[in-house]
Amino acid sequence: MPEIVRNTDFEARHAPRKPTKTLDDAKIIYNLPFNDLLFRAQTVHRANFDPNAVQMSRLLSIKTGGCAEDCGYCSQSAHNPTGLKASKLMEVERVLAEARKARNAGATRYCMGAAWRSPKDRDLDTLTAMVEGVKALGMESCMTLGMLSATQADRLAEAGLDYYNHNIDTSERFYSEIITTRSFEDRLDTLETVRAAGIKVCAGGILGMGETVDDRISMLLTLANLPVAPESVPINQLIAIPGSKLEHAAPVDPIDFIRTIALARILMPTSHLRLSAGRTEMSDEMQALCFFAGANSIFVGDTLLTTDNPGEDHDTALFRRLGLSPMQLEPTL
Ligand code: SAM
Ligand code: DTB
Ligand code: SF4
Repeated sequence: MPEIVRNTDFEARHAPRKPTKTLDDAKIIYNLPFNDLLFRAQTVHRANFDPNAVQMSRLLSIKTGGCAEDCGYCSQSAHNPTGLKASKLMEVERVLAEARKARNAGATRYCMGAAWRSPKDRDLDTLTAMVEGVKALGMESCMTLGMLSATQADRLAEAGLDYYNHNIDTSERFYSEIITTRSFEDRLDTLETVRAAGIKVCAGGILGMGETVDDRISMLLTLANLPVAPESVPINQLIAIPGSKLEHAAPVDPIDFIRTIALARILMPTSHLRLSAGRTEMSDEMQALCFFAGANSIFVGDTLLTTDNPGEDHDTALFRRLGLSPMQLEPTL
């Protein structure tokens, strides 16, 4: 059995420390004239990535609905009367059959999500078999299962899990307006546990839940100022779910959304920035500006967890119009 390398101490001590940005610094950047902000974000983007390559992930809900947490935005919370039917953890073979289809359609990362506060230890054998199966298909693996204990994180790392998604969702100030069954601190603790297990971190949030612009900037600062910034940062636009607490939340101004992407790119120059949920509500022109502002990852396929996504035909046409191409996986040694 390979030894687990706990890399928190190592990374925290040896990663080049970037100067910590304050809310005031970040607000000045956010409020630059739009063209100046986008030029700056695109310059940072080009210095770190191929500007025309977009990472493609595919998402699957491996355990849907009936979740004990009260996240106000979520179709899967038992506290939100959304009418969603709950189901049990999927069988490994079914998950791998879906992963194979995703790989054949061009996705390089397979993300498996479960509607849990945290996994039960008895589910770990099934979860690790899923990770091993996805890896055997030559894809990167990602899971999002809620809060993890150190032992659970170590087991997933041992199975070869590449990424763990755990969003902070919003600012520390606004968090309790959206979720009361766990705290912002709980989220940060799990991120630390994941990092300590040597799994890459995927952490981001949602725009459009009634938060202020300062809340959005503060959320990005929390991520950027972690000892090591997340390798992957999903920025979701709220999908307003009928029956959820946030059903009637006011939509985000698209220019504010693009500014937030640009600021994320400037604050986290080397992170993959995912234009995540909400693309069905975005025009092609808005998505083009998000890519220009530094977004370089998307979910592909016609579903997310429980909601719709643009689908292959639309994205293929969009990529062709914009001259974008799928980002290839780095060859492993
Ligand atoms: N239960 C796990 C957890 O909460 O960490 C994993 C699954 S959860 C659905 C993953 C993330 O999806 C949430 O943290 C949230 O950021 C995002 N999400 C869920 N519902 C959403 C919605 N209606 N609109 C936009 N993003 C959403
Ligand atoms: C993330 O930030 N967005 C994804 C993934 N991580 C797990 C989830 C989006 C969910 C959108 C609502 C749904 O499909 O239920
Ligand atoms: Fe449960 Fe995750 Fe949805 Fe919250 S976001 S209700 S934890 S599935």
